[in-house]
Amino acid sequence: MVGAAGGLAAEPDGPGAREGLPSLVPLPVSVEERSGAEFALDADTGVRTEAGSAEARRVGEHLAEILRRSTGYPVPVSDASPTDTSGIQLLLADADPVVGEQGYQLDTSPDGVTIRAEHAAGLFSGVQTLRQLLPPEVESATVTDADWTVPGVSITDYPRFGHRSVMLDVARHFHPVEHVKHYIDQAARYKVNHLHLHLTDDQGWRIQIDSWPRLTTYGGSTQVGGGPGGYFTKDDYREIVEYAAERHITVVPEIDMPGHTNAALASYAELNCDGIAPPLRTDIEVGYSSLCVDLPLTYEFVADVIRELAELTPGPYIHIGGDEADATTDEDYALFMSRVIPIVEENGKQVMGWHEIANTDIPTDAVPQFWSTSTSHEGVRAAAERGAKVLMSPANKTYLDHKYDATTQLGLQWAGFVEVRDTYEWDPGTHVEGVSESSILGVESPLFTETIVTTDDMEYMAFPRLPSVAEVGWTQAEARDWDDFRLRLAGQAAHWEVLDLNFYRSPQIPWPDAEHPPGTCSAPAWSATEVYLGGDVVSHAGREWTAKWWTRGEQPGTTGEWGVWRDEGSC
Ligand code: TNX
Repeated sequence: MVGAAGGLAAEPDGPGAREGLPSLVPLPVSVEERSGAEFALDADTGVRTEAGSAEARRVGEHLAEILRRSTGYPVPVSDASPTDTSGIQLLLADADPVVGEQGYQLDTSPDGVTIRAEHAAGLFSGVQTLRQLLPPEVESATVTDADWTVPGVSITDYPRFGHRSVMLDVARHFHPVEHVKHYIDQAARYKVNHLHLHLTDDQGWRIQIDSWPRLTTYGGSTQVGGGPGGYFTKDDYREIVEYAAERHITVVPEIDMPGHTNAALASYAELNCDGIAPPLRTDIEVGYSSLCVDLPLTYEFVADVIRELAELTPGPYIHIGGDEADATTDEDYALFMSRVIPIVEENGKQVMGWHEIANTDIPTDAVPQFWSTSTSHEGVRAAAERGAKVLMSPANKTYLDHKYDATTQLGLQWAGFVEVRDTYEWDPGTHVEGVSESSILGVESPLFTETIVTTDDMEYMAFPRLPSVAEVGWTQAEARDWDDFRLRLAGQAAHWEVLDLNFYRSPQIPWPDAEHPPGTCSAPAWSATEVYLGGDVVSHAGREWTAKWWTRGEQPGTTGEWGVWRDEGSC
């Protein structure tokens, strides 16, 4: 069944991408090479989309924009016609039914490329595959010269799981609309179809709520480390939702509660059991805050927030957090969930929550998100047995905020180090005791941002682990093989270089990089706690280093800010 993995492997240990076809990630269900069926794009190539389908047209425009930018060709988009089938066709007819809701077929001929699907989501996925079949220069932001030939192939492809997600924490460090769009672009490339936004936490509230304005004006005014924070206005948020939708990505907004709520409690004294607002927090402790479960106002607050959020949310899910509620008793937690879950339902949405919600009596359409490092959880097992679907994001397999190894300067490590191979070699369908494949909704890779400030930081932690987890979510279990994957992943590097992505050159991957073969980049030499005097560059031991603090606190005997500095190494 799998032509791709078998037929195309290069030497497992040799450096560089595999020979033959471009390396596809995630690996399709079947790829057949067709000699003589290569298609060369030129100045006359157009995109033809299923006549009468606005959705297919949008996918066609998306592809044409990418092609125009890099090739400089005009790439007109028009309705498909039965009499002229040359060029790139995106059709919603005659796909093999095996492709289902999200899959596609892609066939080349000397006259063109035809992508067929049952729905526009499948066309969009087929377009992502086409991008990887073209030379890496297709990702160029400016017009480039390249041999724009698509190899001769016949591909049939569809996902193992329908829900493939990334999470971005915009609460610990605020990430503005531009960062989020950038992340959406990177995720879409790997057929991710959900973006979970962690919108609120102890350090900041990032989504405008008209009925409780201080949540953002005050509760959004800082972040980890004490920077200025920020928040999304409703228009900002709509812009994100729309941008994601154009890339067939559904946004799942999260309001984390009853814990992780210091920013809300700091903004409104009356939400606190004792009526006293705590100060804003900029450290990275967890487990100390809780909404006041006995207070009637708490549920008016939650109802207002969920109502306004539901209005902004075209997708089916609202994520209510529920993790690490260490400052809430178990009884209070269960009581809180029994009141909050119906509020979500009354607003026409389904509940998602971190797996702790499964310790309470959740409805079967609520989705617990498994984030533990263990492989068993009684509540999750029981929920699955009652028919609930589970979203899989085990921290030791999928957490993009975690250090790759001891030399990684960014990131946390409470779940251990998470190297690329760790993110690949696990099976969502057998990972949790008593939770079988049929109970798995899908897979998510979360990026918490206690230490993640810039898009460079995001890229470094997400690449190459995001594509790895994306393949875990897309590719059929029996087709996945680490030795094959590491070669295909190496083949992606050429695309990332054109995109100027700041990816981590994991020593586990045979990167085809002549300039920087593995091991030639200097490892970061040190990190140290230093008194911070301001500015971005600090002199240390007579040398200048790019430096960033990632946490801030009161250090006895100093009056200034302080933080952990790092040498970022060099190539
Ligand atoms: C645990 S994972 C958390 C977050 C932290 C993260 C850091 C989860 C549901 N809660 O509050 O940001 O670890 O890795």
